[in-house]
Amino acid sequence: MEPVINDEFYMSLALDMAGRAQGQTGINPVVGCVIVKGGAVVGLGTHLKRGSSHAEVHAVRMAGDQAEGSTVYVTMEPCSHYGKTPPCCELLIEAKVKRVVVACEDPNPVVAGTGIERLRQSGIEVKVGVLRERATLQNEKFAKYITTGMPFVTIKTASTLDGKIATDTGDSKWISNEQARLQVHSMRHRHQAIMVGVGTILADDPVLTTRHEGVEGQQPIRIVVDSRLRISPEARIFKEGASQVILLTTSEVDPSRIELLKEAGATVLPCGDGPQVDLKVALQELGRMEIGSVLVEGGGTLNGALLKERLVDRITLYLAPKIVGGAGAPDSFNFEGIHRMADAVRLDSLEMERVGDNVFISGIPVWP
Ligand code: AOF
Ligand code: ZN
Repeated sequence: MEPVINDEFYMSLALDMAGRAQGQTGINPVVGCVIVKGGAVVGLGTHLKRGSSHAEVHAVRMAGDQAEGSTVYVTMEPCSHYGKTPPCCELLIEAKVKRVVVACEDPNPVVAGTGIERLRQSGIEVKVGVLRERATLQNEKFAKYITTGMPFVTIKTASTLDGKIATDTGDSKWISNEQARLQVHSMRHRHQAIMVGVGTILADDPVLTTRHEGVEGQQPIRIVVDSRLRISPEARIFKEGASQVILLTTSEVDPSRIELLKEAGATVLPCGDGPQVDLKVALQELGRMEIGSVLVEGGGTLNGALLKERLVDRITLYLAPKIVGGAGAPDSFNFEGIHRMADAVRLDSLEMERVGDNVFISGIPVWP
């Protein structure tokens, strides 16, 4: 079917461009911009990297003189502040554009509607909310970070139908199918850090790098939650992969152990004084280090602890049509149980899809 040419048509292009930059803008949002004049696309732009030009700047530059009297489609409200770059709404006013179509407001409290207001004050016609849902979802990680200073936390698990992430002997290769595992590498590409519990390192010795077929991926920072610093300085994570390795631990650990692991290349962050890592303190610390999103890849104890502390923003599950049983086989969420079904954690805004013989389920956790 031929797509109808309307505001959604051009906004969809802007959203597609922004979507392709996910994973490369750090704590900044992804933003796309399309400029249309006289029925033709005359400018395109995408924000590619934190600290470099915003989407509107690239698009206006491409449009040149044709920006005057044009319609500008932008996936997020043009900024009104001086950040690392000057305000985009002033740029659009100077370029004498006629109309601006915005998908969603900028959740950044220093912008939050003021960009739209400024454009309207200057006499530009502004339409807000075209493909809003897609645009909001696209920057869910940015919205969390910019409003709370804490990273957006996604838990990803691959389990059997009975919720097991390994058999009772610890065998876990493989639970999900190849297509599902490839999708996980793309999820890594779109997060600034990957986090695992030390149990996962001791059991599997993973390197936690992003691997794609034929194309390079973004390599997120690797974080291990390790209260007693049980990780070996010989672990593969220190020897393979180029990105930083952060160990989250407590202030009770032996300083000589810290030194040994620092020599292996780790950054060691003590979080809290208790016997276990204070996960909330840890996430606040990671936020201060400008880590805006974390993909948690298990195991069950870390997943359970984060869930119990209500520190999770999205849960993505791959279910394989297998059953392994076993009282000792690890569960995907291991925490002190909820006693009444009415008090269960539920997933909202559910997305479900078939991935070959696996099922993909993703949603936003809600606690009663
Ligand atoms: C836009 N267009 O393409 C982007 C926007 O440090 P700066 O100067 O890059 O500013 C970052 C803030 O600007 C960011 O937190 C968000 O509010 C907005 N991002 N705005 O008009 C863009 N990337
Ligand atoms: Zn801007």
